[in-house]
Amino acid sequence: MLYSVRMRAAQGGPHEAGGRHISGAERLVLAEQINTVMTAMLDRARGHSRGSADFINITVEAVAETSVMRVPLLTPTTTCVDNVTDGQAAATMLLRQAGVTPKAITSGFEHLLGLTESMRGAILLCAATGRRLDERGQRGVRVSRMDIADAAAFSHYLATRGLANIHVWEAMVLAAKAMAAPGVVAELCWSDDPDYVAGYVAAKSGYYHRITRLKPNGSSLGGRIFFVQPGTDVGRLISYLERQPVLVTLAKEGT
Ligand code: WAQ
Ligand code: MG
Repeated sequence: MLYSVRMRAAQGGPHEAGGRHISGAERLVLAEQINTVMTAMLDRARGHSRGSADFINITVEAVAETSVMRVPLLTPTTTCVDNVTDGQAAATMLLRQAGVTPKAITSGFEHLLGLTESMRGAILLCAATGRRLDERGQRGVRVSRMDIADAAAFSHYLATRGLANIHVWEAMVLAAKAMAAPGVVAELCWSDDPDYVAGYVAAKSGYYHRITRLKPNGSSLGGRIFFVQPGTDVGRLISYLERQPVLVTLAKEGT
């Protein structure tokens, strides 16, 4: 049996009562890891750079191993940029290459740059028209019930590439699950943590392209956009993102 351990923390009351999102986390672990993972989540929610949480919810839920799907890790690459303008230009080019139209890319940036407060989840946009497809408002769609299959091997993988930080760890797992989703063609993301200015474009073709700067220093506004192929069953997609248990596997050494 595996256990989905999920955390969400807010300030000014629970999210559903209008509290401001502070932090969230998603793991899928063995029974003996639950205590350690919960303690780490609690510490993280209480000492977050976005502010101090006064509402913290941690859910532990059993997941049958037979329901778990395995998906491959994406290949990381990094583009170093000096400023936000260059970062956005790099992201735009990558999204174009991934098959997102200029109109939908513009819509994606408008949605993220127009946020006055960070969301808990992601926005789903049509990759052709840029129209918003989910009806979740400020809550968005939260990708959940996923983890890396072999945490020790993944830590080593990241360390050997100079990528050993929790942001990359979590984002690469999330993006791998999302790119394996029915109808998702690409993702645009940057962090809502004020001290973390990097972001990425992920594409269905299998890459996770980091961009070193997608927002100004000190900004607490970040978010995620999933670009979705026209004709996709959005209800089914949301159900996959939120509920399908997924373990992300590393490609074999040398491949
Ligand atoms: N599902 C959907 N959306 C999410 C989730 C989730 N599980 N977690 C976060 N988001 C959305 C939400 O709107 C947040 O405000 C936003 O993404 C940013 O979340 O160096 O740390 O956890 O390789 O702050 C990119 C790493 C890090 C770049 C991104 O996002 C790199 C990051 P954060
Ligand atoms: Mg954050």
